[in-house]
Amino acid sequence: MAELTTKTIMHIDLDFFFVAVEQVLNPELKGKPVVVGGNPDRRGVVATASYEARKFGLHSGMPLLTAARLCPEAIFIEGNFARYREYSKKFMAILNDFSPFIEPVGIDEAYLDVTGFESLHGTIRQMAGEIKRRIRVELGLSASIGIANCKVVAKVASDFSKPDGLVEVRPGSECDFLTPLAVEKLPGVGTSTVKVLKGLGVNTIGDLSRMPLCDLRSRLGVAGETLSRFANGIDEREVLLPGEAKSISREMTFANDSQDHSFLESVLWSQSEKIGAELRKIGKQAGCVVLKLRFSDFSTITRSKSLQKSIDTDKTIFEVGIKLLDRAVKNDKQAVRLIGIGVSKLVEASQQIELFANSDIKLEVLYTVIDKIRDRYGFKALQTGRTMRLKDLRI
Ligand code: TTP
Ligand code: MG
Repeated sequence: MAELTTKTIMHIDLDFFFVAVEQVLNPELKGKPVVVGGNPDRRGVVATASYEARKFGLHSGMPLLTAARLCPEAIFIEGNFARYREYSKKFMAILNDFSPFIEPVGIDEAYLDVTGFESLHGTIRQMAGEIKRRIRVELGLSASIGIANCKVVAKVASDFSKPDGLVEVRPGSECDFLTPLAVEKLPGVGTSTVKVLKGLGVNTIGDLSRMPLCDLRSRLGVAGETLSRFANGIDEREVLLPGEAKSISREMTFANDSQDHSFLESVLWSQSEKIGAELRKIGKQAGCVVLKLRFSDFSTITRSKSLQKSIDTDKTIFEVGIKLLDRAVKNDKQAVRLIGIGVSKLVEASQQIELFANSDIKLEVLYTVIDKIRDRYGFKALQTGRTMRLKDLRI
């Protein structure tokens, strides 16, 4: 218990990030309904909208055509991901000045472990105020910050305080803070989980915190246990430094051995998606892909490929994996019991940014969006044709 109450975690998230950067570069856009995502004469979706545009119901993921209909006076901008990346790097550098215990999450948010940092900056609240001030003065952006004794409550608090807010949840008052909030405000509660929870009569985080664990476990599996802890303001997850991961891998053993190539491909794709998301979350790229296979006679092989250019997209990880798989199963005709894919030789993603051709930058934008949507609505919110057939498997 003592351990739980001694941590102090901050969650910082930039407000309407892509639009905010455009407004810094062109101050005439300030205070206006602005949308980044492209022209509404094209198919496509809103990446983000200014708060003036959100008043008309515009939000991330909405088709541009719908956005233009709801808010005809909105200004539509194509966007420039390389610039957002620059601002993101500067944002993370400011945070790094306050604590080396930083876990970047995607492009515009991060957790900071600031346990015991009071004497350096006054109170933690004053420290948060100083972080906001530096982001405003040095970058021209506004940030929202949540402070709590664990990650999940800090994240809910920063979201609650948006825009340009600062909410501190004092130790001991986590449940008072969470109880009245809608259950979908809890990280990890995606669209499909909300449906299950509403079916159980759970509308608020308080309702969720009072649900018997066995009911949650039977309806949501282990995820139900995690959500129950979150709803009670309990989250033991550490702030993970990006440098801590040396390799990332996923593997799966099948109930029945398989020789179905397209099934193996689907599993490999799904695993590549998880690894890609994890790499981007920690801001790394991989220089090596490793495939592991166990056959029906329990013999196990690993095959690896070192890459000239490091990678972090699902597609590139999958493509290397599938080549390794094709080569391995050509030589061994047995059914497969286990398949796994991993990446190693991890380097900072920023080291390679200048090498990116334009098409790579587009892919990177796409994956940032995918990661954001999954972060908000759950991993299965987005499924590709390849993984639809796996929807009942836990990978
Ligand atoms: P968010 O932090 O989710 O959104 P935001 O910063 O625009 O607005 P706020 O935090 O104030 O609610 O995402 C950060 C950026 O990621 C966002 O500016 C654009 C991009 N993004 C997409 O491109 N598509 C999406 O669906 C989402 C959610 C975000
Ligand atoms: Mg944001």
